[in-house]
Amino acid sequence: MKPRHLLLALAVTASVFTIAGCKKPAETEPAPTGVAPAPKGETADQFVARVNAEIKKGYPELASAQWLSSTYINSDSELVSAKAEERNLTQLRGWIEQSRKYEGQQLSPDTARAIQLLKLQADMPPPKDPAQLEALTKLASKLEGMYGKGTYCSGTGTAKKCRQLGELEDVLRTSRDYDEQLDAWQGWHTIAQPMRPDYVKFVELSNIGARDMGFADTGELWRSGYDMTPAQFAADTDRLWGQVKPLYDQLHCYARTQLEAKYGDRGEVAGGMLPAHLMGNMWQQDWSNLWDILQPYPNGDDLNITGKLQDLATQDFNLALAQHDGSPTADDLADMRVIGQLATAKHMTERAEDFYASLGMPKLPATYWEKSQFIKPRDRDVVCHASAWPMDMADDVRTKMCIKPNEEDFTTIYHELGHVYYYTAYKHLPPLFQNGAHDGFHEAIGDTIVLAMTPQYLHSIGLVGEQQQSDQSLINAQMRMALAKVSFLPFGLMIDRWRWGVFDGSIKPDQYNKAWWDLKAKYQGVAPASARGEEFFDAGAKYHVPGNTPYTRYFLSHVLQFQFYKALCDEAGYKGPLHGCSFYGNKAAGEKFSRMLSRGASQPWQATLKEMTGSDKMDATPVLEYFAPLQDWLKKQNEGKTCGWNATPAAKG
Ligand code: X8Z
Ligand code: ZN
Repeated sequence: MKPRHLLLALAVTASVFTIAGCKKPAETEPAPTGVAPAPKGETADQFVARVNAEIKKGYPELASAQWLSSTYINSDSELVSAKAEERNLTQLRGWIEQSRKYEGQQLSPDTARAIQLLKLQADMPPPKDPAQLEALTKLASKLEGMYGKGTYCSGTGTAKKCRQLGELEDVLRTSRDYDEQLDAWQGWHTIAQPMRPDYVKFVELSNIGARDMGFADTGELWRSGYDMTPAQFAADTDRLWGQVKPLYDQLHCYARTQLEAKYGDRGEVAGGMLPAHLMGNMWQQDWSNLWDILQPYPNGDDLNITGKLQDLATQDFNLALAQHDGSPTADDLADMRVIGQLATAKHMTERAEDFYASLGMPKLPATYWEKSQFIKPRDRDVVCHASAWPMDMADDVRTKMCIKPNEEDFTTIYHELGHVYYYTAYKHLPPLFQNGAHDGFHEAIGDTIVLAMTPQYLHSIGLVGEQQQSDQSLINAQMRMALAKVSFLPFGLMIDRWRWGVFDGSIKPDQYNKAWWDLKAKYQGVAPASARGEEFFDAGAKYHVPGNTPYTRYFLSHVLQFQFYKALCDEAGYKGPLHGCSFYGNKAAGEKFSRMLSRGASQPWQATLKEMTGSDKMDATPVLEYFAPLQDWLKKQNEGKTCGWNATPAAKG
């Protein structure tokens, strides 16, 4: 999803909205800067209605500015988007001030909720001081642009090559050469080094904004968006982590054994941790690319989706080629490659759309296909990190990706369409309720569908071969899912453990990198191959840090999606073991899902979860139920091994 500051910290120009009969100065209250004055005697209900109308009217301009700066990175688009965000946040500040007069009044539940949500709109809280606000929005645009432009150049002279994230990720995905992977991993992390001073300043300014709004710091603001106290929320995430940690520990132990078999001594680092550059992923958050090393039964069923997608890409390229008369020049060939890539990306997206449509959800609008960014443009820098955009709080919905024909991107499309279908389902609600029940819900929708992409489903769409029903196939299928879902869990938690510390000052700027790797060690059991001192800023090499997107949402999503999946399987009348269920094509499941989506943020998430699952608590029991066969298998594999790791070997040594 596009960060909530796009979705709901909405850009509205103050001048555009006036209420009939309220234009004379005498009939309005003194207005805070940058906001339309409130009509005298405006009731709370009228206030909320006015804000909702202003949001709806002003939002498209902010969305367009941000879309441009993400799909066309240069100093102009950066400036325009920073200015749009500045106006938006000024407006938001004004509304929050105007809302104070309703504090302590008896309000209708909807109005009280709308006012409560208004105060939680901005992931980047605006400082009162206009100069500080301007500096903050500029830094935010700059940091995101730095990430999007990030390029690592190596070699000299004719051997010089410059690569961006996508190419460096390809190295980790496919190379098994230790040094080549190390170079790609270290190379990408150089792009974050120059961000450090800007990020320090960004944190200071954002915290000023948070304090101006009555929060202790930005982290507390982020933890306040869950219909419980910030402290209760933090404790809830600990509780959920406690439920799933034993499963992660087993997977970690197995992965370490296999890495050692592959790389010898270099397959682990001090204290029994996994080397960061060998996990097939820049941040070690998803180990799916290590299938060649971690596949339990190499002779089991073929689950190689990437191979099939690459076949599709070859076909699409050949089709493009066939449409060309005569012998193509190098330029023609480059054009045809793009035509082929675009066709493949759209074919992959149609597959995902088909799943949603099979549940009875609508087809994507024509404008989606016209206006989305499917592949990386050749001629300019863009933010490739996938996102989904509600451009006008109505029908202009888009995704922005740099799709390649591989399994990871294929499932990310399903993820992004989850956001798009959420936007579509709640577009009838007042703008302040146009959001997920909480942000973890938003992240979990598409992933719930991904859980229903069983080998049988994949076979039915021609992406894997015929499947046997053997124990070995089951373990292979479970491992495939675990490498994506279980490996993610500690990562989903550690990023904001780091940012909460950065925002509350317990992690000081001169300890940013040490604290980052301490947390990676503690939660993930991952370590860099060589020391990463404070000359690095490794957190900045992960999109959501320079992009200022809260991350605990993804951890929550990785718990919730199993709860949703189970509920939809029940609704579909499925009776077998949880991991075998696909509700593809089931309209009853689709209706239940759509009902949840259409609630948006109109009620506390606990009520929405209860309607969906029967429980008002987030709970990882379905995660454990789903992976029960794999957990048993892992325990057997790990028998006799010393599992676990020492997260502080240096301190203890
Ligand atoms: O950022 C995303 C999505 C966009 S909301 C592509 N995800 C996290 C990440 O890539 O780090 C999805 C899973 C986790
Ligand atoms: Zn998302």
